[in-house]
Amino acid sequence: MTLVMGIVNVTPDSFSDGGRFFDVEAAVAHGLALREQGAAILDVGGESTRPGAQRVDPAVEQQRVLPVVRELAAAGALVSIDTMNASTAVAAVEAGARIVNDVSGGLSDPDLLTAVAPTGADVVLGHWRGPSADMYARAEYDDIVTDVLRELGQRVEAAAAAGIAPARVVVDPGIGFGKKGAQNWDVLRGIPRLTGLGPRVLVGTSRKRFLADALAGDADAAEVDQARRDLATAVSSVLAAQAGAWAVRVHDVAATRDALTVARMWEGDRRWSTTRSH
Ligand code: PMM
Repeated sequence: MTLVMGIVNVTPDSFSDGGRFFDVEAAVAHGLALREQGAAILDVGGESTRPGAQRVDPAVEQQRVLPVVRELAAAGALVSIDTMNASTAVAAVEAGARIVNDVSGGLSDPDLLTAVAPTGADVVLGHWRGPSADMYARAEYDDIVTDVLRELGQRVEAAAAAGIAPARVVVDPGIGFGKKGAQNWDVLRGIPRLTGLGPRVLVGTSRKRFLADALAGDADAAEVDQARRDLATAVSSVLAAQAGAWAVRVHDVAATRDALTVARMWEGDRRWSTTRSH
């Protein structure tokens, strides 16, 4: 029973017409639409982590995300906050978020795990080796799956030491984070080993560059449009579900929901479901 986490990015390039009111209203409306489409969790983020992205001041980040978190939580949605900042994580939980999604696994802000521990929120720990601005410089591995497992295991231990029990933890292999092209396929192939680590597993392939590279073949990946990336996302999300993922993080919730439904029907059982239960 794999859950769909719908992405609600509140960055200037996502909804903006420049006006704050429109940004909040549009982001909330988008989140509610994703929930209608079958998203069990809404992941609200105010800082882009795309390759080459620059950091955003936590005060600006909070100005973007907190009103959206507050409204979505008030509407009854299960909200996660996508942040690498302790102050944003805590403020978002106070505003109603119940999951803190840190792509850096608590490494970027050394205060995040201890700050989140007493809130009782669940925590997503992503595999990460450094800021987006130069993350490809760190994409050197001996055996990538073994290395990712070991480094994620260390983050789970760090969370436990901070007071966050493994039952509250979700691990994420961090597709695209400090990983180039084919390395991402190696990591995806290793999901069954990742589920063996213990905590629930979240996988995010949505619209990522490695999918476009695969579809483009010898052509330019920039020519692979969003519809093709979303189809590739839905297929890879089903495969992640089959490999044991607890949840998949996607932009196009409807496509992935349909793909998961087809897979579930094929299985002939209720193992996979896109229901809203946590
Ligand atoms: N990827 C992005 C942002 N947040 N969170 C988790 N847990 N896992 C991911 O793979 C992940 C994430 C970058 O993608 P986006 O900028 O398209 O949201």
